[in-house]
Amino acid sequence: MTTGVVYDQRMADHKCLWDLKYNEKPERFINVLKRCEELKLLQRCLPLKPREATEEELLKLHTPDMISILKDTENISDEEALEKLSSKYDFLYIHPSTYQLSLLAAGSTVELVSNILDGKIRNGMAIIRPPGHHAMKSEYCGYCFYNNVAIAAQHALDNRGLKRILIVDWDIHHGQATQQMFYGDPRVLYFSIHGFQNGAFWPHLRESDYHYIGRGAGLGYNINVPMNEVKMGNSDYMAIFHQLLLPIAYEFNPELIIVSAGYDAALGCPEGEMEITPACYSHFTNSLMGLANGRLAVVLEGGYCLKSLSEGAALTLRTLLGDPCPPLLSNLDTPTKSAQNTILSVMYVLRRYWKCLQHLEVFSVQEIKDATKIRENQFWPQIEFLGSDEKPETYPTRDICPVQDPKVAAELDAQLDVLIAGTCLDVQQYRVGFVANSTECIESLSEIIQRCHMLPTDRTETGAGRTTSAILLNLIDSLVDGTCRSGIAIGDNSCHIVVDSLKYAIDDRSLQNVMFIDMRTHPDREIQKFFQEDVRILYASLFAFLDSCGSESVGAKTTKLAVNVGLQQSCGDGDVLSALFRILLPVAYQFGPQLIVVAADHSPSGGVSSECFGQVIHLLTSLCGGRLAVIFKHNKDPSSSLSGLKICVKALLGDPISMLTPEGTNQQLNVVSMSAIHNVIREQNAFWNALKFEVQVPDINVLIPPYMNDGKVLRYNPELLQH
Ligand code: Q9C
Ligand code: ZN
Repeated sequence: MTTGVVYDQRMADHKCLWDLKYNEKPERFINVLKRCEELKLLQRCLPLKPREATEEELLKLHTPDMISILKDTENISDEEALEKLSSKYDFLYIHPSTYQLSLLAAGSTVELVSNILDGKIRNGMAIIRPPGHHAMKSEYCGYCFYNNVAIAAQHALDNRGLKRILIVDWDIHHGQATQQMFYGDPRVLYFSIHGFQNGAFWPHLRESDYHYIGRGAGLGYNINVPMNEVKMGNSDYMAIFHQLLLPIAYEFNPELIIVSAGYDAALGCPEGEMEITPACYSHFTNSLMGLANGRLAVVLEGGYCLKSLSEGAALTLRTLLGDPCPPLLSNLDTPTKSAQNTILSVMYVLRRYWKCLQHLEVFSVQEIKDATKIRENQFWPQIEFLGSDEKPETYPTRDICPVQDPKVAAELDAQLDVLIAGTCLDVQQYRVGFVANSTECIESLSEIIQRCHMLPTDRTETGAGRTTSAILLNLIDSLVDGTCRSGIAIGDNSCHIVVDSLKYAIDDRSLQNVMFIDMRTHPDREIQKFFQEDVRILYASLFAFLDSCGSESVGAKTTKLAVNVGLQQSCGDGDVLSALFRILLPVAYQFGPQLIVVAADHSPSGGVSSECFGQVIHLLTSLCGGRLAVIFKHNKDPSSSLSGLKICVKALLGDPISMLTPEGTNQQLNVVSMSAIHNVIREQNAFWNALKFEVQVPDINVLIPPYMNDGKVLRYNPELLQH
């Protein structure tokens, strides 16, 4: 199963006839295709035939006027008339080709989604214009005429009976139209990250703020993540993914994901003034590919810096094709204060609807009344709106696009050149290496193991003084040499063997740093003491080691180089994912290891499913270019379950991994595990800046009654609460 792509060369025709400085211009489309061509991506995709949307498809979400008004412009060659009509809409120009191309953009998006649902392709990308997410029921807006993504989602609901669709909108502008269309529909979870500046950012709407969470049955299924400052970058966005989007997405358990993929939050874009690096879009994409059985449709929206647009879009497509995620060139750090505020505000309004957010600590109404008790870690959500609610009769049509100062533009362009030149595009010959001391007990897996590259089990060169495990050293060699991207070893995984191989990777193979993650229910805590002083090795364990250390080891006694999460054996999938998103991934992204070694059980025990284990492995492949070695203990018992091992091989091979079961996603978080996670975050955020969410919020759920509207800021009013 492959990756599809849909585009139509005619999409370069649509342009503004009276102002060539418009940033939504043909080169956006041309350059994206050109970059995909250069990276030889298009030839690897299944090309889908673009087609026009039908009236029936459009009329599900748009009024008949939306068709007729645009249709009537097809034959207008009078520029003045076109400009006059365009001025009735907020940020828009119309060209005689616009009607047909808008139909093509919408129809091609439906085509992409239906090919995914037919199983003809696993995932894919629509490289299209005009974009769609501002096109409302009865109003064109923001370069958009028909809402491509929404129309495709509606098609999946109506014609394919889908029950859960996730729309992720990472365009810098709020897709207000998509929000409006599914605001009351719990079948469509709309998640948008956008510039807001408390309403000073286009489209200046109150409804773009975080407390617009849906209506009726759709409450909790509309999620806005408004950014109130410019220059937000990878650390801010990845924190939003780890703290909000991914936990919620796993709980929602979508059957399909559609991305409104604008690249206007990328570094260099004059519209967004944000700083996401092109490679970060690979990380966004890969992190969504484990969901929905891999059914992911990426649909182009905005993006106005040609260089970061084309690079970001091409890297997205490359990731859909299964190539490794290029490591981010700078390790992640603390999200900005403003991004932290946004994330906490979103958690605050949504925690009633999503179990994964119920780790948020609250303080009581009694404490709130006693204002003197307000402590440092208490967080007060506020709402501020600086926009205006008035709408003009006509909108300006010329010289309205932001222009960069030439010096700034040159500086950004140079930064992008450095980033692009530094992006690792290596692809290893084999995706998964496999080595085992004996394969007798894993015969039931032979089919899947045949798809791996067999590594030798013996070696002549042992490396200075290393006599222990030939298979582990061979595996590490193949990853460091670049023969295999990732690998599996089955054999002895006891403490000194693992220690020896980690040291080998660093001392003999010159890796700068390595992360070891012990996911076994009985982790080997001995190992960490071998590295206590070694800043090149980071030890992390997931489960509590209750056997000999007792409660002391729950939630970690720690240094920066040992992160012991301390989950309970009785915990479930939600708890494991919580530990992953709130601790392991942020810490790993800050550490930036060149290799990750995971020790795992053949099959997870307790309440944790093997699907969950597969998802964890998949999510870890975003790091270090997917250079992941997973080691299992050789088990002589032929009847033992190998479900964890099997799903791990599948995840590394890039097969779609089964979703978590409802038992996995619908459970309350385990209280002891949550407090263990809290403890780790509390202790470790002194070392790891990326862990910064240990705060309390008020235990009330309404933003209006106990709040007062004080000028433009809506804030908590202790007096109103008395009544
Ligand atoms: N100074 C899309 O990205 N720009 N549409 C407003 C005000 C509006 C964006 C700038 C840009 C519309 C699909
Ligand atoms: Zn945009």
